[in-house]
Amino acid sequence: MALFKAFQILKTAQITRLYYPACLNKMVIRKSSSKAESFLSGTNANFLEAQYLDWAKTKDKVDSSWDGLYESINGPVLQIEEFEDEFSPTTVKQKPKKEADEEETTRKIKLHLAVQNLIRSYQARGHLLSKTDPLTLTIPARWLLNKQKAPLDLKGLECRIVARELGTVLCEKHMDMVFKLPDRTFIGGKEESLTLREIIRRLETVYCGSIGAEYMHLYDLDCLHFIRERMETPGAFDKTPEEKRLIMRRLTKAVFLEKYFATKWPAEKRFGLEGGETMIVMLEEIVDTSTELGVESIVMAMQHRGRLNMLVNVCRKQLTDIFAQFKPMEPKEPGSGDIKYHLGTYIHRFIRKTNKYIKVSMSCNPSHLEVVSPVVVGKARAEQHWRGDANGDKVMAIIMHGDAAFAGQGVVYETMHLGNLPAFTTHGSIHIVCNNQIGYTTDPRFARSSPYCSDVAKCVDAPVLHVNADDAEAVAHVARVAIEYRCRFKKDVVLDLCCYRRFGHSEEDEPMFTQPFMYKKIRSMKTVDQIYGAKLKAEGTVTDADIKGWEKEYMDTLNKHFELAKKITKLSIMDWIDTPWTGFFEARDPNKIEETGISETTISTISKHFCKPPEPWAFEVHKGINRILANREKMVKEGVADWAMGEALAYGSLLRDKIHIRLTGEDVERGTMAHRHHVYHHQGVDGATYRVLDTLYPDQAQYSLHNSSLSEFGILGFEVGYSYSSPYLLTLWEAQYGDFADTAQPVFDTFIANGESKWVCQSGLVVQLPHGIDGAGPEHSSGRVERYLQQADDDEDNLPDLDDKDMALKQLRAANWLVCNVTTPANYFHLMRRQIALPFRKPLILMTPKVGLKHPFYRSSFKDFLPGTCFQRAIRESGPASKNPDLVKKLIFCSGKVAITIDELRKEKKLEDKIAMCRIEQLYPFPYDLVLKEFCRYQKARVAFCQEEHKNQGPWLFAKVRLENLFGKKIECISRPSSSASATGIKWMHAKELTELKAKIIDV
Ligand SMILES: Cc1ncc(C[n+]2csc(CCOP(=O)(O)OP(=O)(O)O)c2C)c(N)n1
Repeated sequence: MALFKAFQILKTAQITRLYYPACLNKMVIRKSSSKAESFLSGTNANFLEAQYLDWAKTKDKVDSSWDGLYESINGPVLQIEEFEDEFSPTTVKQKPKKEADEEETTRKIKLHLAVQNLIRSYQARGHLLSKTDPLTLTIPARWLLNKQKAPLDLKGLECRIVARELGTVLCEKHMDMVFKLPDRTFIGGKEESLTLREIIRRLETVYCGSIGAEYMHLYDLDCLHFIRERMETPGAFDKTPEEKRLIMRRLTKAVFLEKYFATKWPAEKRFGLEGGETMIVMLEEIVDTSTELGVESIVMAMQHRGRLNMLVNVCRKQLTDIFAQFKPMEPKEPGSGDIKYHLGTYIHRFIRKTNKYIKVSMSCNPSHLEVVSPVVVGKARAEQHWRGDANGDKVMAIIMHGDAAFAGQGVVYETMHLGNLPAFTTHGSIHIVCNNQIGYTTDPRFARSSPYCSDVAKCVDAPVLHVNADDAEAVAHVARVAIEYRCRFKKDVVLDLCCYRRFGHSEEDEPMFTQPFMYKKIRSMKTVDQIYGAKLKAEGTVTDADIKGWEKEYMDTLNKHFELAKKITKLSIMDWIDTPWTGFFEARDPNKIEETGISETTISTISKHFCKPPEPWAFEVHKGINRILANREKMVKEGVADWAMGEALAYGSLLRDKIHIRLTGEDVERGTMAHRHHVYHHQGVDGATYRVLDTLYPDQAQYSLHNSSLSEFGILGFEVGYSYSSPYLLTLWEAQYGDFADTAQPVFDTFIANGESKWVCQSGLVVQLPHGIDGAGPEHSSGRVERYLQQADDDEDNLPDLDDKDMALKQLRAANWLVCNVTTPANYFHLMRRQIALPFRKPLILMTPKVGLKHPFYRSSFKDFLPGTCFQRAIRESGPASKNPDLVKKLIFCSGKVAITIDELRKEKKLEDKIAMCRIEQLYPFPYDLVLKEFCRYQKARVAFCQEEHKNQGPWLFAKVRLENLFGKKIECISRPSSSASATGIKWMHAKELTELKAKIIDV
């Protein structure tokens, strides 16, 4: 028996020797030579075993020279270590049995631990060796190697990038040993133990094949466990024949549509999906499965790549409409429109597999990559609100990205980090990266510092499944895992579709200029339908006839729609709406602005509620709040409102009218300048709050007031998306200080300023930008009103018809957005209410006060809130100067807080009858009619426009050209001198500038 064991070990040693030279020094035949090897080859061992049995029976049959060996072997059972010693140069003393047992146990434990570590290593790092690149040019581990310049051999089991145990603790001699599988793996299925060889085989199949699963960074163990199970369970990737045929049909459509485009319009830019067509399979799987899981609406966004294919094959946009977009056509409606691969759509799709309907919408998208990301999550969140979908069971967002953009654009992070914030979460979005391994002409190695384009996902604890796009079944599998994960855990998940770009960045580009090596390889690539078709044919799931039949069927459809498209002669932007507001416009009188004033009772109810502290026995407020409330109460008794009261009256009355309000921004709950205080914090109970406007009326609409994360781009984008969801909604975003909005500039430039013109997307979003030069330094002073005015889309040489009684409304309707700087709480109140009272929706950029929030000048009587009162586009002079206009020496037009300076100064200098002031509250659309009336009233006066801003900033340049065109004469400018900064940071300089400004004002 001992010999038999010895032979077994010897055999193993031979095998190990063959495969693992590195291990040999640990092997049995330490003293080995080529002689020893031939003597103890596997065949010789068999011979020795037979001869030993003969020797044991009758020693005569065997030559006596063997006696020494056989006698020494015929002793007690040998342990491996002891056996090794038989052949070692020195004879080591035999160990006592207990010690030997302990050593054996330790050895076994070590081996088992090594196997456990190995399994864990594959789970954590197997993706580094996954074969996700269809071009087989690289594996993710290459990134590590390039970075570390490590001379590692990437072949076979020696690859220590994944598991250090391989080739060290565990080597070939252990391959056929059976190990009990730990609980933290599913690779065994029903089996509890497997040989090491099988364990490694299964791990390699799961983790180093077409799917690279990154999930071991997840903090939530349930999430981690889920992905592990979906990856490891034997047969998890398997598909039924029906599923395979469906995948094949989908691939056929995806591939043939691109081919059709390329044949019919070879030179037309469309950012084809060739090389990444399995994206359609991925999306179709997600859509199908989402209906199984209860999702009723999917809100999608995507960049240019493959968008037309998505619109057709997933959003089911009529092929005719898409084909028609390829020819120049006169538009039916006004507006600038957009290129075909930016347009959106929506559909109620019937899913045959589940017999359910699902709404699928694709958001309009500007060229600026990733700007749409926060917008679409905002949209999804809003839709969840409207459907009462508090947990995101019914509405889900899917965002598709390009690899370079996903890695490079900061707004991706700004969007993803909203994922778990209670007021911003969509309860999980699915992110899909169309990773064609190139950004325009730039390789990933020059475009990012991380191994994967998707690494931002790790900041937000999202799993990432990388998948080889040429393995259609793997693609369908990860799609299913992602949607199941999202629906179960309500968290973000990322799918990285590793593909390639068969042609250039667009159809006009030559990729060989910049990626010759890659493109030589690409030229040799079969299309994914060919690859998958061959696989299915080989396994007998489809026949050639099946495939040909599906191809023909789809080609016939394409040809039919091509013919139909010829009949379309006019382009309708209305056909490309992504979020329809059914019934809203029809129900409104297009020529009427609803009443914005409110009754005395409403004023009384809201204002009193706004002053009332919570019951002291129930809620301990800060003493300062009590003081503020006492002040408010005093104002109420006097029938006067400050800014905060004006705001409360506006919001409170809208909530009563069932208008949902959402106000977000940094620190908005209290207000940056501590003026708002809509949320009180219990001074004795951590986290307990009292939200004052939530309890105004029992059946009021929801007031969603939320401090946001410190992001402008992401949050503003989110709120834009939210505002698109419905007209019965006042969405507001407030910048902490107005100039911080500049980090969100792309949102203004690509959505707010022109979303309606490009895509007929109306939005009533209000952007509040605290603005005013108060000596607070360059970056807290200006909301940069000049920028918003510069983007106003009127023509200053075309004056409106001032005799038209509907002029003001027509101006509003035509405007791309409204730009205001209001100076009274009542006007603020009416302006907010007008946003809802209009028969359409327009974004409003509003410069809001800072010192004015508490300044006595910024006060309004309650009378100015009553029915019959309304928003004043300009506030004309009503003081002493207006009583005797002929005496007025100077008529000053101004806008915003400088009115306080002018007013105080003329009082102080006793110039109230000499200086008339007209405050332009609505800068855009410009209130030509009111301004002209004022001009005509003070015939003898010099005319000036005054602003506290520097001359090259503020509203001056915008107002100057309009005033001069209207008056037919030059006007004076009273301002600070031009400057590159928006304000000085030096107190002395600030005072000097102010003195000079004042001197100019009173210069009559
Ligand atoms: C914010 C922004 N920067 C630059 C561009 C110009 N641009 C358009 S596509 C593109 C490459 C995008 O690469 P990737 O994200 O990988 O998508 P792909 O085109 O490869 O599908 C660039 C740089 C843009 N549209 N938007």
